[in-house]
Amino acid sequence: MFYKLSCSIAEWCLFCMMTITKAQYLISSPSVDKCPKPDRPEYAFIGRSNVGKSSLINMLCNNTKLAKTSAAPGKTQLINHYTIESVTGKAKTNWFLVDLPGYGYAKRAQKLRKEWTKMIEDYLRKRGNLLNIFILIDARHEPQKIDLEFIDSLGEWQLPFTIVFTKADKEKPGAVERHVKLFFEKMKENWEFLPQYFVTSAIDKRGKNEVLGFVEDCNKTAKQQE
Ligand SMILES: Nc1nc2c(ncn2[C@@H]2O[C@H](COP(=O)(O)OP(=O)(O)OP(=O)(O)O)[C@@H](O)[C@H]2O)c(=O)[nH]1
Ligand SMILES: [Mg+2]
Repeated sequence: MFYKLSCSIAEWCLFCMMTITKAQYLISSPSVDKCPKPDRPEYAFIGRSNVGKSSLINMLCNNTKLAKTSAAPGKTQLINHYTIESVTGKAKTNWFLVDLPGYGYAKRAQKLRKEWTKMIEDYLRKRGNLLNIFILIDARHEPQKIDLEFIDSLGEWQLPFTIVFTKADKEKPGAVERHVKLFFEKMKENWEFLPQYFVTSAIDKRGKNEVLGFVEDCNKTAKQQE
């Protein structure tokens, strides 16, 4: 009897968890007005060039070939939309996931960098269905000015965001913890409240359920507000 009960609890947990059942590339857009119709919740992934945006998206979607990854920075140049279908229990939800080009790519010409800044600012500020921006930070490094400045811009524009520390498999747990702590200490200099954060790895898949759980909560809230 007890065995049967514990088994059904495990089954119940699996039943409650969100799983991605379909993930497909849709379109790459050069500007916000060329993006697909904003008819469902949207989540964007942004961060320094090479921080692991495309790898994280592939890890979340269980598909290593979905978003193009590369050891050479600057691979992602446009606003890339993916259509996602997820299921929680019997409820299906459709949403967009967006892979954005990275910032801080030193080799990019200044003119291109300006164009990037305008494209990203326009997209982030005008995309009405954008529910959350995931800002990716490399867990191997101490706080970087460029990331902190980008986060300050999001504050100025009053946009919702969460922080995702990436590549955690490349460091000892103590070092990851230290870098997370240092990052938030730096953020505290300008911010009264600190954002929610996740520690992830595209290799060992840590953080996957937490990030997807967060998306699921946002999707539910959006549905209730419809
Ligand atoms: N060990 C490890 N390597 C990772 C992880 N995530 C990404 N990488 C590697 O880091 C490099 C860059 O990954 P991408 O996912 O292409 O990074 P990106 O942020 O999309 O890069 P751009 O599109 O060029 O801005 C690749 O060589 C990946 O294999 C991770 O969690 N762990
Ligand atoms: Mg990329």
